Amino acid sequence: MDKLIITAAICGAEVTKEQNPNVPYTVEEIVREAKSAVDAGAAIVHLHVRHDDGTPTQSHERFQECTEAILKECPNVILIPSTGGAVGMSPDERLDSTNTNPVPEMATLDCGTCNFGDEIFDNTMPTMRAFGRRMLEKGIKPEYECFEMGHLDTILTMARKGEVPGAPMQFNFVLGVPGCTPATVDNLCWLVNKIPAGSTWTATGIGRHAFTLAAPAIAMGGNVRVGFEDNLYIERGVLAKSNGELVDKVVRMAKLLGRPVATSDEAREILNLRKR
Ligand code: KMH
Ligand code: ZN
Repeated sequence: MDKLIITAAICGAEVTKEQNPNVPYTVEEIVREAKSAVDAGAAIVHLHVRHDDGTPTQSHERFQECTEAILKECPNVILIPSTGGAVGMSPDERLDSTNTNPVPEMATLDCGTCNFGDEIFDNTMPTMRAFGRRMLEKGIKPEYECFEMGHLDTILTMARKGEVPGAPMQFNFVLGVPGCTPATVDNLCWLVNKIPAGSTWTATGIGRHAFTLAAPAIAMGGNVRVGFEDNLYIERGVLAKSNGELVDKVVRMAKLLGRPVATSDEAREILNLRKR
């Protein structure tokens, strides 16, 4: 079994300081949260950015500013900018996060339309083809975000047709978003059993499922994502003080289960990334 890759989704586009005052908005706060996660053991930071007032943005200028500031403090971390952005953003707006210099090593690619609480997260086939083309052109490795069971078949079919980058593929099974596939071990196994040999995968449990999905992922040889984007609590009723605190809990779980944690460079090897 490979070492465990921990991703910290430090910010997201939807969570607010009203829900947890430690949610980062400014560049300085984003750097603080990235550093806390990396210092605790995260190899990857999944990045959304905000304006100082907390409004989500996909502007490449803001991504550039945040990326440079994070890399100053955490020079080796793998950054996965979001191309999901926030519900309601246009595809062109969402893709702007890939226009940084240098080009990101990886970026998310969302694998289908789904409910997202009371809203709809729109990922039509033409949108996904455009995102696939962009990542093929720029040599960006996608992290395929599957929120629903059918998203996996959709993206595997697109990869077979050459519409999105193919093997070796990295999947992130994001389970427990209200209105989408629930975060059960059963559902996780169903998804993992369908991915092509040689693929890698991560499990993300939303809300109270953050750690109940992390445990089977660690045991099954998958990887784990935690962070404020997905969950604001370290335990029931107790707000997390930082992304680092959430990552540290996964590190402790991995230790108890006897699974060593990967550094960023070890994660690059496991994910078949070219170092830039
Ligand atoms: N903010 C969600 C609507 C991604 O980063 O690619 C979508 C999202 C997925 O966060
Ligand atoms: Zn995201």
